Amino acid sequence: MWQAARATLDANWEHDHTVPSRTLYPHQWSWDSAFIAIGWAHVRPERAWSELSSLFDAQWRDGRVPHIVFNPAAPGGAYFPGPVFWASTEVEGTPPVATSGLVQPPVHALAAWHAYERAPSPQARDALRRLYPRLVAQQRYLRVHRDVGGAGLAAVVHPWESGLDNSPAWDDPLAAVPAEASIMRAYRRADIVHAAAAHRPTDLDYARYVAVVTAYRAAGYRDEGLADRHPFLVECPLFNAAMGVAEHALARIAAEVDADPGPHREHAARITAAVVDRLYDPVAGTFRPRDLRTGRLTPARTVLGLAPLILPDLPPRQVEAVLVEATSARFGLAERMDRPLPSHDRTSADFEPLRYWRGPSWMNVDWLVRRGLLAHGQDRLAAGLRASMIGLAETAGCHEYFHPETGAGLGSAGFGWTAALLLDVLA
Ligand code: 9YW
Repeated sequence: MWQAARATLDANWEHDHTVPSRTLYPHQWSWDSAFIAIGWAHVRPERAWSELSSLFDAQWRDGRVPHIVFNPAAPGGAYFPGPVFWASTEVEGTPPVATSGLVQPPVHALAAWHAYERAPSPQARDALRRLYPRLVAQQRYLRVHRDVGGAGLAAVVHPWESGLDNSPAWDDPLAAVPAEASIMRAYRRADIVHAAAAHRPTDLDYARYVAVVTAYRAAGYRDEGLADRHPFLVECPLFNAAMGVAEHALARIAAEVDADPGPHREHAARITAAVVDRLYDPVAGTFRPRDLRTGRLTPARTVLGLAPLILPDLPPRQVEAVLVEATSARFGLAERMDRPLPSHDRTSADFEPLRYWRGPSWMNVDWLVRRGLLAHGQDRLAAGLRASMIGLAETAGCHEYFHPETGAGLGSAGFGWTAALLLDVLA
């Protein structure tokens, strides 16, 4: 399995970064690169640092790290929406390379810290030192420009920013975005050439994705005044938990590169308090996204609700609630798991075992939840989840996602973060 995972990373390596998938995603993706760097640290540490530094070379002047960095050498039309659609180079303060204008969950400081911990060396420390101010700028962008709700959390302005594109968590806020499936006649989706349409978001989802980007792009991807004009604004539990964990990681990195860890500890404490205050639903006993357009928590109970467990300073009451939710029939976490961890409540009527983030199991989510379990001393449950992750790859290989009942491989067959995180749990 180690060799197969390593071979997948090697096959996806592209001069200074790793593509998530040779077929579906021929460019560089932001949170993919973070997870992938953790895997590289085990086998070729210099590639871990190349992965992260090539991504941060595309950081915008305002600090945002774009969710896609386009490879000009990739065939045109290989991915929709491509560079022409985003038109990032027409915006002031952007790098010469074409990028998207959105972000993804900020798991990069955590990844940089893990890459360093797994393969410490003088070269790694130099790389960490160079990365540190860029990671700080990424956090400042989210904390300052994206605090649309004014409570210390970052808002995502598009479902793509959550990383869980078509999660049922976004159905409610997305339903308010005016769009018709016919918009998609003007575009050609590249994803359904390489993957079954029934395993991907629908045309209506895509029409809304396009409409939300169009609104953001029309305003030059600026964040001032979002509350008054933007059609999709949500505080996501995973995104904000990642932002909190990033501050914990930055505190450790700061100590290693002779910077001051103090401010990072303060930010981390504030973010955890805001996640609990804004996104915890005491009635349901889980975390839910808050829709800033309505002020309400969104109704779906998805795996996003488990994500705050990665915060090491999550209060005991919420830790307990997340454990109850995770081990319930909805998600089935156990010391010996009979089925993989799903991305959506498997008892819910809109659970779809084949469709992307609406049911299938994903290795990066497993990895984050496992990390949260370890952070809160739940070693036996963490071991159960680890065994489930290894079992998935053992039977299906390094697939993009997995059937949440049978464990069959779905989506791309040679997927970067699956391979990378498998290396990490095997090591
Ligand atoms: C798309 C690359 C990306 C991931 C996202 C995932 C998907 C792009 O692929 O989005 O076209 O659907 O949802 O989390 O970063 O692997």
